[in-house]
Amino acid sequence: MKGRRVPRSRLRAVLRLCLVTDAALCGDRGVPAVVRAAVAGGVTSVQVRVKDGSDRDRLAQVRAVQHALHGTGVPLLVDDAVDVAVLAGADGVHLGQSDLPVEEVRRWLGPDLIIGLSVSSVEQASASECAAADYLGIGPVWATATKPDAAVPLGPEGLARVAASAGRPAVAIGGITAARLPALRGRGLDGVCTVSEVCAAPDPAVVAARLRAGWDGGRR
Ligand code: TZP
Ligand code: MG
Repeated sequence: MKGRRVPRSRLRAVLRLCLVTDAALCGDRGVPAVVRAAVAGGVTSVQVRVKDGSDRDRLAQVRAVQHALHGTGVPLLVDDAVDVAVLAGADGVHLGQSDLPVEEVRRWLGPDLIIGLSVSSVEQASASECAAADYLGIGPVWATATKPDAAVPLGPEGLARVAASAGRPAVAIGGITAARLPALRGRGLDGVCTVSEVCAAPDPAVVAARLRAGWDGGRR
């Protein structure tokens, strides 16, 4: 691979508003159409997440989103499936605590691809394996129906404690809406991640624009 596809200097900007896809919530519109609208509204990175499906479904969805993102400069990450990310030529992967070990994935992928890691506690955010991750996804901040097996919600103050021990770029996830962005300000975050707020929105571009403006306008 030639150089890092997403330069480290761009990472924090890329993390400002992360869309995590959910095909069921996108419905008949399809994931690529929702992604295109969300990017038009201001989403800065897209993570393809396919929980109920085969690896072939996952690969097909990643490739369809990749096509939708072509020419936008918005990076594409794959949730969990490192092999699919490599095969599709994605910009990175997002791993959970029970996915492949981050350090081994880093050795496999080398420095070129972005690796994100989900954490739900100060202990997880302080673990030595985090050093191999480019960024941490912290959550859930609030209760969410999107991930039924999510850990106990941290709340904004718990989130700030986890972010303080991250020592690397961090984004928040779980129950995030435009109305809740003020509660996330000054908590040591580089950005926010959303699934249902954008994927289930009647107009994903409008909701993404509202989230982006709310975050960019108030994060300092
Ligand atoms: N990880 C922690 S909470 C969550 C994930 C994937 C789901 C967040 O979904 P939503 O709809 O933005 O609350
Ligand atoms: Mg995962």
